[in-house]
Amino acid sequence: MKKLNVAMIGGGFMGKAHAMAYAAMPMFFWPAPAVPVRKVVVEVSAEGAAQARDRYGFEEASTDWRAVVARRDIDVVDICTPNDSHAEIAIAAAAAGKHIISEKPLARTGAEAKTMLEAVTAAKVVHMVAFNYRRTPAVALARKYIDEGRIGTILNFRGTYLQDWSADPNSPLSWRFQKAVAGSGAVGDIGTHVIDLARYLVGEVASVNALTRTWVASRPKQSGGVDKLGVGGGDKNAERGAVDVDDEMMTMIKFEGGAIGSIEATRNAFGRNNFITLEIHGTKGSIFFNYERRDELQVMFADDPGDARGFRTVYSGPAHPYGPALWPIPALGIGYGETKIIECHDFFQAIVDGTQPSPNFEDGYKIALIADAILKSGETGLWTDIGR
Ligand code: NAI
Ligand code: SOE
Repeated sequence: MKKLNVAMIGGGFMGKAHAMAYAAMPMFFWPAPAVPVRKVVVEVSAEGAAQARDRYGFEEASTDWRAVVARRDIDVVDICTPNDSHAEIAIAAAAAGKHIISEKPLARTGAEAKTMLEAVTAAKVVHMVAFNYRRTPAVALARKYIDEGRIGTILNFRGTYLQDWSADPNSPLSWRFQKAVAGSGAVGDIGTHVIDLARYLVGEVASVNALTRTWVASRPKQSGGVDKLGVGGGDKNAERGAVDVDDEMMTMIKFEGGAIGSIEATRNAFGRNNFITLEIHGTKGSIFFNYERRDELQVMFADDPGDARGFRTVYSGPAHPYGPALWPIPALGIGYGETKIIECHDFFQAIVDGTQPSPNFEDGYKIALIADAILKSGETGLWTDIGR
């Protein structure tokens, strides 16, 4: 069976998730399209790199991503670093002819994402951006129902992504609160996941009209680069630094196909953890999904008999998208990890087939343009068309 050598840059939260997917993918999808070989992991310090190597099962550790992406024996470059280095690493990896998966958001701005798309297009390599929530089986089932016309023409999409890990004003000033590193706040970090889902389920976005707010203007400075996502709290006596990104976003949307909708994203919603919800109304029915109950898809078909009208709960399982590769009984429990395993499979399948997976850098670029328009509309208060 074909093997592909992976170089993974960044060994934090996503490094852990991707390393787990490389190990597990052939256990779920067998025969695997190709077996991922965890060849080398790159971190900023030698100690961090060695720890990532031992913990995540890589053969080698390095602190020099430039040297690693240039190596002849590397087939795949996996970018799991904060947002400010995605473009530089991806462009170098493309020039070296490597297939690339980059974590989301693809880049800090649409202009930056465009340079990445141009690089991978010129190099003719396979590219993917890691918006993994669309690979939740219940979300893929929603897409199947939509494609089959079972809820008719889509009229309305309502999407939320609510978290509370930064609601504490003393939660540290990690890279996610610094525009120079993150590009934006809730818009780029979590709003883009819902934009990806909106495009996946409904179609292209034409224009937006948004509100953005920064609720916590300064946070305690933190030492070290890894974002602990509020775990352990912050030191309220530490020197504080300015937050220059948005904490919250609400936007109305007009889709090119005629549907309307809304997206909300905040990391300051006490009590909400990974509250991604999708509600879609069509001319023949409705769909509701809540990631905190991610085995379940709520569906309502308008032509059900009058005495049975209402939402029903479908538990994703073997009969549904990705089901045969996963667990043999519905409701055993789909986790975040499964979405990354499926993502890894679909990326490796595309490499073997010589096709482009979805979402790829073109999708990542279009999503970045929508994020740009949301941020611009948040400043002007005006309906804003999506740039091209
Ligand atoms: P993190 O802060 O947990 O880890 C980032 C790691 O990258 C750190 O260990 C840091 O030392 C390392 N790093 C930074 N610069 C480096 C360089 N030049 N060379 C080698 N290593 C370097 O961050 P996290 O949460 O893993 O986020 C990374 C990326 O993944 C971000 O773009 C983020 O938006 C995305 N992400 C995506 C998620 C998803 O659900 N798809 C979930 C969480 C993050
Ligand atoms: C923090 O908001 C975060 O880790 C995001 O960066 C991820 O993209 C999301 O999947 C989980 O939450």
